[in-house]
Amino acid sequence: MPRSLTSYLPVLLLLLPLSLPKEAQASPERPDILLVIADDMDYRHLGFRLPHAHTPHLDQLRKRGTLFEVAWIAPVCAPSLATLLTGKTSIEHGRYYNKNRSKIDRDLDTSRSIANELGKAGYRSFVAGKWWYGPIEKAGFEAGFTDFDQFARKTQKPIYDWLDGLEKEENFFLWWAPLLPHGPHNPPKKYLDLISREEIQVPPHVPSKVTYTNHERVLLAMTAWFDDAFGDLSRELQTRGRDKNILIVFVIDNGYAMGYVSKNSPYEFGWQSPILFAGPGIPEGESRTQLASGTDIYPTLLDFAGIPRKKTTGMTLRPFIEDGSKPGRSHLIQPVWPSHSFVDSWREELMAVGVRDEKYKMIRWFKDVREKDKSSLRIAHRQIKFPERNDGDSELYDLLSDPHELQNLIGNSDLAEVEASLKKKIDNFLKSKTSAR
Ligand SMILES: [Ca+2]
Repeated sequence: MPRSLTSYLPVLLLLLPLSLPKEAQASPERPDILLVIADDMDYRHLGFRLPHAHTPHLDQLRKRGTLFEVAWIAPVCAPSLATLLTGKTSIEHGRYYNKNRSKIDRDLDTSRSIANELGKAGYRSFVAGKWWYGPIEKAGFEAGFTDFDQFARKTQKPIYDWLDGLEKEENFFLWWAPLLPHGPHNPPKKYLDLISREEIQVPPHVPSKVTYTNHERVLLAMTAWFDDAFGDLSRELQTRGRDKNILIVFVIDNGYAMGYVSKNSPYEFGWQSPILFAGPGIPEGESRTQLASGTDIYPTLLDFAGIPRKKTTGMTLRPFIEDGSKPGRSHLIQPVWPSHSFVDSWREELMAVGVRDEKYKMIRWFKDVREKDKSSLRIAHRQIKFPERNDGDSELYDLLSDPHELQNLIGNSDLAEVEASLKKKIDNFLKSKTSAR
């Protein structure tokens, strides 16, 4: 602190309670916050969407909460988690790839992380699960359990011990991101037994029904494991009387699906997640069709915590939670990069950009993508190859009639206007991002 400011400190301290807005003072009226992040999950694999999925605790949460049916998140772990942490897009926070972390990690600025911002209002924060962003303390967490081979798969005790150390009137923020249903896909038998082979629907395009069914069953069992761990946490919160004044948010960090190109691709199975909110003041059992984004979670949490924030690319979803008839954004737009690269330039490595409204989606490719590149795509798409595309190729889908993007409508004369309008949005997006740098 500069000397001149230090000399005024007593005066500043005296003025502080009067000069700060009411919202910025610690208060027992604020909700505790639990951010539940599933890792590599098929957005359909929830009991309230798919009858043979086994997620009773998330289903219960859905009954208590408001669900944004469609949100886009970055299609790989590291960039997506960095967005949830900082509220910034990949281009803004500089994490485009999943690999080459040592180089990219240094650049992640966590000074305005969600935990640091909540900390200004007195929240105490704990991080559990995946973590690649430097010292947790620098990002605003006072403690953590980041051994993600152990966390949730083996135990959650460090969280429970930490909760026991909280004073009743202290608010907490818990970042809960287990390596589930992410690989290794080795669910204990009790979860496999919950999933019936017979009920699994096999898409007609997959080459082997048996292989698909076996792997799909394992993924559903991994998700049942995730749900069970969440149920365990919910019980422990209840035991401690911490289950009433708590805002719970559920989101997937990126998609992962059997039989479809998903993770690290520009397709919906890689990009789409539900976002579910439950807690005090959140309408129960309601749905929202306004388009949401992973970038919205940061401003929404700060909004519910009553913390003034700077403008971010994402928007607070609170107005839509409270009033479902309020018009949302017109479209979502998002770039995608290879899974790893040593080139630290988003523009140079850009693979594709996607844009969607509530009905149509366009993808434009900015790289030749070939099967031989799979080491940099680096994601196994079981039973389906990564698509071969040329720089300049475009795709157009009607997501309402073709949610799995199987019928490319590009060049269809009936849709010329739609195509031109979406193309313009991509052009404008790239122009604005390029000129900003
Ligand atoms: Ca992931």
